[in-house]
Amino acid sequence: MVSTSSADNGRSATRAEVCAAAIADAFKDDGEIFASPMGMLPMLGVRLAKLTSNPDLVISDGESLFLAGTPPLFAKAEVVEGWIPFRRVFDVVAHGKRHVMMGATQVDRHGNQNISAVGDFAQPTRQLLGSRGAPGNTVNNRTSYWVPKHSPRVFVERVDIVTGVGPQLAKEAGPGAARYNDIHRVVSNLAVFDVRGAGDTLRLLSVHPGVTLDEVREATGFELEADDVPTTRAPTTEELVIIREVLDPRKLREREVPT
Ligand code: F8G
Repeated sequence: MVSTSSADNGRSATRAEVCAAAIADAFKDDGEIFASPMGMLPMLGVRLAKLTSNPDLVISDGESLFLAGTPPLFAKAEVVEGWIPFRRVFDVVAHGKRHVMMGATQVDRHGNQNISAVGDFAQPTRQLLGSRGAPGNTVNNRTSYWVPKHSPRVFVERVDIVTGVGPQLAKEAGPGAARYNDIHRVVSNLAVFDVRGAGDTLRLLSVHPGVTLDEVREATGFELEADDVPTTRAPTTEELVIIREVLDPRKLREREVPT
């Protein structure tokens, strides 16, 4: 049963559904570019954007195929529009018409991201993925981050290892790094940020329905300048129908962000 007014949606939409709509909003103004979501909620949000606010988004199966249409999460593509093997991804990254949403083991006050390892680079306490495509993404493409469990160990004053480069470090590195650096949104299970705070810092744009500003502050390992922060919008009725009946009828979203 889907509610019909936006006030009702604010009450009935789950946190995962609010996150999906917030992620969709991160892609709504991109026009015809390759949307590259890493992980399940980002994939749901991108496909939601394609079916609502930005039908021009180019989407893939996350492996090597560009898709026509917008299949449900993890469904086999009915129509394949193109082939993008590993080596060609680098051409698209260099060309720039791409918006990637990556994960982040750590993201800091200045919008730097770490997916490489935790601790000292020479002798980390946890080895994670390595830098992967993160540095190249952040100097060539619009980049956003998705954090399913907002906590002080993720939102840190300073990342242990910089993999995704935030605007301040990009400027320090020179025009080659800064020219196309565009950290667009950080969406977590609690809130939405950009990096347009004072001195290129994380700025709180909205707090999800049912979450207080104090909760966001407690879950963030650095000082947040924020007073009158709006509430993240609830998904529309159309979006809820698309999420629940078209894109994710198996409710995989609720596993990543439990209600
Ligand atoms: C922590 C923390 C923390 C976790 N602080 N400790 C502990 C302290 C935790 C566990 C242990 C493990 C273009 C492009 C590419 C490509 C293209 C080019 C990319 C070719 C593709 C391939 C390539 C990058 C894409 C992502 C990452 C998505 C995630 C993961 C994760 C970690 C990385 C965050 N804060 N956190 N620990 N990739 N994945 O207690 O300890 O560490 O923890 O774009 O690649 O090369 O280029 O997940 O680790 O976007 O987001 O989730 O590995 O599962 O289990 O959480 O319990 O073992 O003791 P994980 P996790 P312990 S773009």
